[in-house]
Amino acid sequence: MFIHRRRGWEIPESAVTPREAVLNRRALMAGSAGMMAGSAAITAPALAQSGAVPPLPPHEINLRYQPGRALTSEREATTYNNFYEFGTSKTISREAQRMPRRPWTLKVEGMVERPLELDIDALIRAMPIEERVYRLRCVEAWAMTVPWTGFPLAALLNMARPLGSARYVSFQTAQLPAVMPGLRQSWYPWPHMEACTIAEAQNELSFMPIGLFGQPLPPQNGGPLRVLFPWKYGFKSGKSLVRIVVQEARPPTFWGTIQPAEYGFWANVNPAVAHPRWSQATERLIGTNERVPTQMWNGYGEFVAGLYEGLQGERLFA
Ligand SMILES: Nc1nc2c(c(=O)[nH]1)N[C@H]1C(S)=C(S)[C@@H](COP(=O)(O)O)O[C@H]1N2
Ligand SMILES: [Mo]
Repeated sequence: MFIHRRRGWEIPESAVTPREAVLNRRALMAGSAGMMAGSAAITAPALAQSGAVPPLPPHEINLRYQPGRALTSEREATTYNNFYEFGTSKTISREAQRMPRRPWTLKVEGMVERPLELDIDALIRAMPIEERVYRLRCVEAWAMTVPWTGFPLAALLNMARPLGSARYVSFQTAQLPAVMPGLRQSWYPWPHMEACTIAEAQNELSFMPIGLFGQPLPPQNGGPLRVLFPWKYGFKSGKSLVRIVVQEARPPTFWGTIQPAEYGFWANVNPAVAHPRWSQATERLIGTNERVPTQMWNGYGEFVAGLYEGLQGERLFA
């Protein structure tokens, strides 16, 4: 078996051979270190009790989704964040370290054959874990490009088996008033809820990160578990999730409740559709501050444009 000396995103872009799956060496090493300490099944609950976050399991790098531009620095991606539960500034990363990521439970309920209540480490053991590099585009016109470790949202939904009549999926963020000062801003409609259609949730791009840059997902980026829809504006991708609900009616959303004229249900990236208060034609890459053209569907049209056929009457891009 071929093992890369370096992880895919450590190789200059020009040198990356598009291979479906490459072994993640650092994770492999972390995995063997874990085995020396005892089996994962024995160590994970003990770690959870101590509040410590276990290393990511060994996993492969999926090179199907080429970012087409350089990675953002890890430091920038983990210190420039939007996470209103911790405050409305971009510099909440230190404050967010107080959020405990173990133990952590995720519920999947509503219109499903098998409602789930899963301990995060049991969930991670059950899911097909891989790394993918995605572009992330905030509606405020900044963007980053980073390697996430996680699993397809579709794999989790398949485990819960949505009913045929299910049409929407909503994603609820944890509410931890002891460590989230932003929750005291009572004019916001807590808890943070965002939503998508079942077809969007089942799209191959819809991803549930548990890691970033080969490390367990930091609290400020939505650890221990978040969702990502890389073709939509970032506000649709809820952080630190505790509950996923499958339902028939379109769910209310956090930003749709605060300012429906500016932040709609669909929020797909489109350079030609301006936000009411600014252009979306270009975006600023955090770290370098370079301005680059915004891409239609954030560059993911080949995977997602088909989801919207017949929906042209909807406000798809705001
Ligand atoms: N619960 C919750 N999820 C959230 C947010 C938030 O304030 N609260 N901000 C969103 C916005 S506006 C963006 S752009 C992304 C930012 O993710 P990042 O900090 O990992 O870059 O998270 C999204 N998810
Ligand atoms: Mo955002």
